[in-house]
Amino acid sequence: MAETLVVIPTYNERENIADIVGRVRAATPDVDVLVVDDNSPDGTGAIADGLAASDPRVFVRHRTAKNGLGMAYGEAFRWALARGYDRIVEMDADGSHAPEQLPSLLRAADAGADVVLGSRWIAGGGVENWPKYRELLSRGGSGYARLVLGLPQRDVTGGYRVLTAHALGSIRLEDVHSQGYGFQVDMLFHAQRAGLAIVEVPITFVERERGESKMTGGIVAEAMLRVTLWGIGALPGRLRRRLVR
Ligand SMILES: Nc1nc2c(ncn2[C@@H]2O[C@H](COP(=O)(O)OP(=O)(O)O)[C@@H](O)[C@H]2O)c(=O)[nH]1
Ligand SMILES: [Mg+2]
Repeated sequence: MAETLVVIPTYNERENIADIVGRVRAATPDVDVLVVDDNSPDGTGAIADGLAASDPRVFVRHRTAKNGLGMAYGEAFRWALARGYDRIVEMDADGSHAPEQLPSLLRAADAGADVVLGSRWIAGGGVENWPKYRELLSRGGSGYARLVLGLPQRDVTGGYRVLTAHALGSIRLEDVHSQGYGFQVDMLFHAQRAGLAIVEVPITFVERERGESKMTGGIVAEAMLRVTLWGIGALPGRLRRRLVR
């Protein structure tokens, strides 16, 4: 049996954390859960500690400050690899990524994928209760990153993913610098360049009902800028490959 760890990064998710951990443990009883909290002022970390105290499969890492999704996941990946997990799942705390859909993502990993992307923008996937501007931003962001980076996947910014230990071992994590959500594009770009088997599985992303989004214009701007710079950096290689073909 593959040992699987679900990583849930949190910042001010007091109203969501118990719910999401409970849903993960119910939907997939054989997986462990790691909450990575950035010292949330609303006390999310203490609630997570309570969950860990009553369930030996739940763990918590406390970070000192809000340093972005990329840093939180970086710490979680190192923690998971040091403990010998075979598969690491990325999942938001706010219920947007339904734990009930996790078995279908894990089946794709069972079938041989190194990286499984929960995808909103392939047949069978979608979003619920998302404001139109968020959908346009997400579709536009994916489209731009696909074009500039030459990525074939449809949903390149999503945060519901499975990564095998092999995949994490093939990506130089110290090369993944992005702080915010650009981290997801960054990881995928590195996975694609490492020649890993990447599979998209449809998911329905449901907008949060409680708490607030941490998405900011600065996070979007960072992602756009980095994607553009990587695209320029990768251009000579892409042109060379096109010429020799
Ligand atoms: N540890 C940590 N978690 C974060 C940070 N920013 C966002 N998150 C978490 O990442 C997930 C996605 O964030 P969310 O605000 O829902 O983004 P949205 O769905 O794009 O609006 C949630 O579980 C957040 O609590 C951060 O700086 N540190
Ligand atoms: Mg959210």
